[in-house]
Amino acid sequence: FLSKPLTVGIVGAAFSGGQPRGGVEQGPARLVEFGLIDQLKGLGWNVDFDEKFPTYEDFKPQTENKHKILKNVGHVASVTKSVAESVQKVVEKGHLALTLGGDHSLAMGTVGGSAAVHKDVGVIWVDAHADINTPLTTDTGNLHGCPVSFLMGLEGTKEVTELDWLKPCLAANRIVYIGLRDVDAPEKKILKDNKIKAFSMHDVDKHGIGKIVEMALEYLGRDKPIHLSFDVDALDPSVAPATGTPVRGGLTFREGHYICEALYETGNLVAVDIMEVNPMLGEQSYVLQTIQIGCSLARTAMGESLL
Ligand code: Z70
Ligand code: MN
Ligand code: MN
Ligand code: MN
Repeated sequence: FLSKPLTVGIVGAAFSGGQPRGGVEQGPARLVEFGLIDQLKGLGWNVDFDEKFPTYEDFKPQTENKHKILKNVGHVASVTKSVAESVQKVVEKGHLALTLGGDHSLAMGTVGGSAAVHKDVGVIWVDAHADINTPLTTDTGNLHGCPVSFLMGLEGTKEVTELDWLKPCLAANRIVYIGLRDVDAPEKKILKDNKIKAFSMHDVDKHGIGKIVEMALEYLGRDKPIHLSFDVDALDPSVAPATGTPVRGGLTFREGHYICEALYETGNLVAVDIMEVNPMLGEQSYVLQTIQIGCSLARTAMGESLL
């Protein structure tokens, strides 16, 4: 699905409005500062990158948030719309879209953008959380806990007029989760009712990560375009501590990287998101460790470990 020579388009998504903790909007700048662009060039990729990526502060709506439950819905809507346009432009060119987040509400934009080009895109969502709450089920009102329900157009999403730009673009059978371990009760019901393929940490322990990725690819189809949406909180907090919602019992360093390597090997990746790196959380050494991991996940998804 990618045209040669291989080119990656970087979408810097400096945005934190989908959740309450400041700092995650600094993720993209810190990943770039750490040398990600040169690292990708070192792997032989052409890199399309505009250093002045938007901070999205200007995207704030003039009017106050009126939604009863969802927080910052106007701001999330305008930012995700813009991200979708950016990702779509990259994917249309036959380039890999690498989005650096930013909180995971941004995936409404990233998956919205890749699905606009590839109707049959399969999403591999690596996360401790299912991020599939609807406006009717969310406890927190934080939109980073809801992007998947909006992508699918689940009950209660169509009434959120601010997010009208996003038409349902993801069928329930076009996503596979890996790494789940902190899923709200109503989310579990949604997963079950919609027969959504979800591999929890229990499944990773049971089968091993190699088998899990194999089953995921078999399910989505070996010849289909793939969008990897990687929330770094899928990794164990000992591996990636600087993130807003760390949950014990996550993926090891190798399991996380294995997923990226195996998806690169398919040759079918069209988009990769590295989300929820928050450089404001925790001691400097923990922050640096997490930024390094963000970079190495991106590199392995782009072929670094291939011999
Ligand atoms: C919870 C909610 C979430 C990430 C936390 C948490 C969702 N289910 N997602 N951290 N990345 O608020 O809906
Ligand atoms: Mn080109
Ligand atoms: Mn997430
Ligand atoms: Mn998460």
